[in-house]
Amino acid sequence: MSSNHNVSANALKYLELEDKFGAHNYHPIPVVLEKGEGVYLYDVDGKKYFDFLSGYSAVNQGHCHPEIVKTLQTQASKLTLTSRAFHNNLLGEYEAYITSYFGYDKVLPMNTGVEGGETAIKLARRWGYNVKGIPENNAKIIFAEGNFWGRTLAAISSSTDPSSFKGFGPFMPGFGLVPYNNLVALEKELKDNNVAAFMVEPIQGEAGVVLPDDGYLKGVRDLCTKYNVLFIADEIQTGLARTGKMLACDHENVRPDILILGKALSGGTLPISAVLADDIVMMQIKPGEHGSTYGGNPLACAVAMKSLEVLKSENMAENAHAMGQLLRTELEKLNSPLIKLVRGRGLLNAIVIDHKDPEISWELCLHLRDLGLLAKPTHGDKIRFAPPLIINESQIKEAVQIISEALKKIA
Ligand code: PXG
Repeated sequence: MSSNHNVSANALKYLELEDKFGAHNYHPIPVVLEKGEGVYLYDVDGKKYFDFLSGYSAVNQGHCHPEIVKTLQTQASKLTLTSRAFHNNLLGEYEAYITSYFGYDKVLPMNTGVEGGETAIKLARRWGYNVKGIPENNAKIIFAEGNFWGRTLAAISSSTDPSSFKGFGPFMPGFGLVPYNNLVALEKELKDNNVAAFMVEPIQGEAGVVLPDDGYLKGVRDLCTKYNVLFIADEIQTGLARTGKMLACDHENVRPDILILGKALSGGTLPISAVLADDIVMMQIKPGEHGSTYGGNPLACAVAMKSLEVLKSENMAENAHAMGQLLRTELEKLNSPLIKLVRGRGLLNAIVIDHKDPEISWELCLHLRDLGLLAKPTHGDKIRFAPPLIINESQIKEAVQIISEALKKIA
């Protein structure tokens, strides 16, 4: 535990417990949190931090949003789970709410984001066989290089990141890859009649907040329409007001055939995901062919409706747009030789570190932690800055001041 400098003896106890009894499948920033409120997190010693990760964009509405928590508590004391063996009084209401919110015929409720991805692919394959007429067991799904959509065997089968897939084969057949942000390469793949769908993040999150060129999503939409291929948008990280619009696809006014949502659908309180599509896709799945124990449970239904409602009632997309612009402008003004690039949309941002030592990003995040801001590197040289969407102007400026001080410590 060499990286645990500046960790209190109190905090160290928690780290040691995890180290001894938990699988070592993560490498967290050494900080032990016990409370969250709005844009802030508090550690076990009472120290306060800006949260610049937001649970990988699950906590868009801010930590422990009072209305979401109240809804959670009220519903938790009434009814939490029936399974889908029976109906519950909230599922239909939630389904009507979310389909009208996003403009689709139907929704299929799941729990985690990766289950949403799996569901979308199953729907696409089934549509491919039943509607497009692809011969059984021949359907292909195309993904973009650099994608990240979770850790299941299907998800890692589409991954180009060895730390995701290496040593976990054999992999799912029927998957293909094209370079991200390359419509020429995509068109070549889509000409194959066995292609059922192209699944893509409108902005690649885990890859380090990689934005495609303007017009890419529109191009994807047009090509998918031209070749009768479903456009699946993974908006699990980009969606729900994060990028300054309700969906990242809204920036180009494109409507995917299948929309996958997760993370902020619960404001960080429960694993809730959803797959939205029109009847021609959704009605290909029949009773017993897909589902999950917790998907569509009444607690999740109540929480998801409230989480969506507050995004709109508190104008979080507008605030994300304005605060994102301010954040990028202020970061650029720092003129730090350590920052190669500031990029992002709304409050989904990253800086790319300019340094030959790949450990520098990690070190910078430790300085940020010491100064009261939590962020984590992704893919070595990138650090994501994605605070909750309720952050205000003075908080952005204070946070940038912290970032500036941390950068000076490295220089
Ligand atoms: N799609 C995108 C774009 C994501 O960023 C998922 C799907 C999967 O969601 P679930 O809920 O199954 O994790 C993500 C997840 C991690 C981790 O610790 C996950 C994400 C980002 C960073 C770390 O596995 N995003």
